[in-house]
Amino acid sequence: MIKKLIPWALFLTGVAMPMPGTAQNGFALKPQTLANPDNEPAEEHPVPSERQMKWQETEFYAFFHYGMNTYTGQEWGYGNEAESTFAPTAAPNPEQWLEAAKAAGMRGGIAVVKHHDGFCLWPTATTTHNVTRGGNDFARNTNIPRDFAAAAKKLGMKYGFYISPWDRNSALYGTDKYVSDVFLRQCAELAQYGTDQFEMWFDGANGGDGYYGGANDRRSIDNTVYYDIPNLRDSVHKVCPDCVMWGVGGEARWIGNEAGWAGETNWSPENRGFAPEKNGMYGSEDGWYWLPGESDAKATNKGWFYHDGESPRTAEQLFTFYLETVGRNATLILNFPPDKSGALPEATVNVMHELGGLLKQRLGRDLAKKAKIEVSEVRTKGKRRSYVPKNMNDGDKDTYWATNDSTRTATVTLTWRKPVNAHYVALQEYIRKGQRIRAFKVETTADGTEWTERAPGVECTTVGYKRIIPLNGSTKEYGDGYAIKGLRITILDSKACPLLHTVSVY
Ligand code: FUL
Repeated sequence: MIKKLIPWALFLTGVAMPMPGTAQNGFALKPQTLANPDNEPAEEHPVPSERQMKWQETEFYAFFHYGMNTYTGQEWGYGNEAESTFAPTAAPNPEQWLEAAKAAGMRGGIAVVKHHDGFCLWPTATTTHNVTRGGNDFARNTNIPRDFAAAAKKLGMKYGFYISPWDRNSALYGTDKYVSDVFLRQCAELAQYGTDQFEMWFDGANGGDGYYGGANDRRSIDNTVYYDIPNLRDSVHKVCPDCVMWGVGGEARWIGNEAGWAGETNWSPENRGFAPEKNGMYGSEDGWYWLPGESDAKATNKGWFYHDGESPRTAEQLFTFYLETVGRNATLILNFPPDKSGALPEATVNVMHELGGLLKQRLGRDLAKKAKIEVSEVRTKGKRRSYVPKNMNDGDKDTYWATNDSTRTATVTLTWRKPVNAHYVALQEYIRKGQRIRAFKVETTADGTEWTERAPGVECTTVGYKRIIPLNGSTKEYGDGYAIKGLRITILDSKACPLLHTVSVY
């Protein structure tokens, strides 16, 4: 009898007096809290994918336009060039290209392996218009993607390929067969040279007149659907998981001016179908997608491809490009054209070495490492994670300083016992949780008491992955710097509580 009564009694109690958190059918509901033992700030959407993070950290990389045009002097080959016209005067040497890029302070490179003329710089099964029918043994033995990937691996650099979707040689261009049997296959073929490609670059040229196997007509396509990009993207990611699909691939956006600068205000969020000519440089604060900007620019004064009589820009000009792109939350892909010998000309290599020297000398020694950092507020620490200010100068990109959730303004103050000579301050948000900062200001003090606002004329708005602020306001004049005992960053506005993983002073 008793045995039977107990469950009934419990059941009746439940019916008569429902307990908070107890369902009437007897199943207990646990209180609904999202466990956050580390008190981590919530993400401010959108946020980057793991592959976009790795891509962004590449920061500065080279573009190498080399191919049929190198031998015809054209920028856009028509597609009817005889294969024998491709005749390097020596064995093309991608290792020399990448060595120079490394000396210039770059972390990787992208080689054009097929431009709009359709000539492929590797022995492809998709077309006979390729190096195996080139004009001499140097041509016939070359394989640019193979040698480029091997050189990159040897030098510890990242690599990727530019492969033009538009093909002015192919008779099939404009049909579905071109997409499935030529273009997609060419992208797939490239994976045999390495699956750790960091970016695949598709230009925006989408049809027009061309040779097209002798038809010599005009073909237009709708680039929003023609190349079957979603399918291509998924297929590439399956074999090359870290490969960001640029442009129409939807994982990084074109900054759009090809002149080596990004907007001072530059959001990584953006909307699909954006107008690059309007938004490329700036992004959209309320964008729905993480679509960070990449700035492509020429380091020489003529075209993307090599032209007789060209000369490189000066290292100082290229340093300005760097400050105005990498220093404004974009990546910089800087183009250096190999010449007819398949190597970079000496003048180009010299400038690349000079540029590397400038970067090392001006941005190579972080004075913040020795500073004491104090902040107006520290976020309540979690079980294993704390948000202390020293996270900003510990050299670890995975630790960050944060305020509590409701805070939108804060100060970060660096002080040195002995004065240091400073030219730049660089800030890096912990973007894994979204881009947040909208406005800030920078002040310095020479004596520890009187503060002066710096960076005249600079829009101190967004930060993002990285923002480099010239204290004298100039990206062109290095100047003498300022002897300072303190530097203060005041965050004036932020979409959510600010998170910084690194503050550097140079
Ligand atoms: C553009 C191309 O049309 C140019 O020739 C060059 O390759 C540039 C980087 O991309 O879309």
